[in-house]
Amino acid sequence: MPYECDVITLFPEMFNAITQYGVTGKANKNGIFRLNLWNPRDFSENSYRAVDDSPYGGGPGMVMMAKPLETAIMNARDRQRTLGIDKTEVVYLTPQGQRFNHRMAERLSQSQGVILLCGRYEGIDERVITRQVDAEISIGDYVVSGGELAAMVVIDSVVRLIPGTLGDPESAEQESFVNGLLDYPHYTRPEQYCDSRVPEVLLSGNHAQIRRWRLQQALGKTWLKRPDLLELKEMQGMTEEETMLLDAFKRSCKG
Ligand code: 9D3
Repeated sequence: MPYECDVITLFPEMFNAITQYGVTGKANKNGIFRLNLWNPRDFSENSYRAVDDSPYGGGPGMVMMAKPLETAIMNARDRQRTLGIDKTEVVYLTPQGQRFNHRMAERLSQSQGVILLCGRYEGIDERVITRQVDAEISIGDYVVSGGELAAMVVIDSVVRLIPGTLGDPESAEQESFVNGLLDYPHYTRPEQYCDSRVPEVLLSGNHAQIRRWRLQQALGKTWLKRPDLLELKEMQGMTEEETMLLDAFKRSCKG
């Protein structure tokens, strides 16, 4: 059974970006996830098909009206229920949400589906949030123009974690953030590019040594570029090998 993503959006065509290209495009074609798009405009009761109105209390911009959104959410819920999925989580993409991370992607990927609610304009009527929304997610502390790009980020990261999406089951595990570290450096042909050679160890065929070198590079790069991630890793407990490799990396930096 495919993972069921229902998305409430005023711009359904934007989602061609994930259904038509790359890893998510292939996963969609192979029936690993299904995308069901609901446009609140189709549920507007207004003869102008309006879905937004000016804010009570005044101020700039427009607010998405409750009724067309709730009707769209109800349709999505019904559809999921018909498929035998009973407690589908409704997630609202909003700058006020919890910052999205790999743990949240894993949790979502372990359910059978999700309903994602994308806002436009200044946001949605608060009563939709209190009545319908289970979780609020932000993709980071910067402004984008609406929830659609954020929803696509969430879907992409969730779909990658569904078994069968990535051809090689090892690639999902070995990915960065799974072990709480940044990735190690990658090289391909040629052995020499301009004046820069591929590190000798990668040409050695010694797989134990290659694994250790990559782990050391991952630890070292995380220490240099993302000390916040390394601190988490240290709190969760590093192996003796990891501690030793990182110490050696630090010493080689100090020269
Ligand atoms: C410029 C308007 N802002 C006034 C303080 C508020 C605002 C409203 C709506 C800012 C952005 C948006 C549209 N963004 C999203 O819907 C959104 C988002 C984001 O902008 N950043 C990070 N994550 C997300 S998730 C949804």
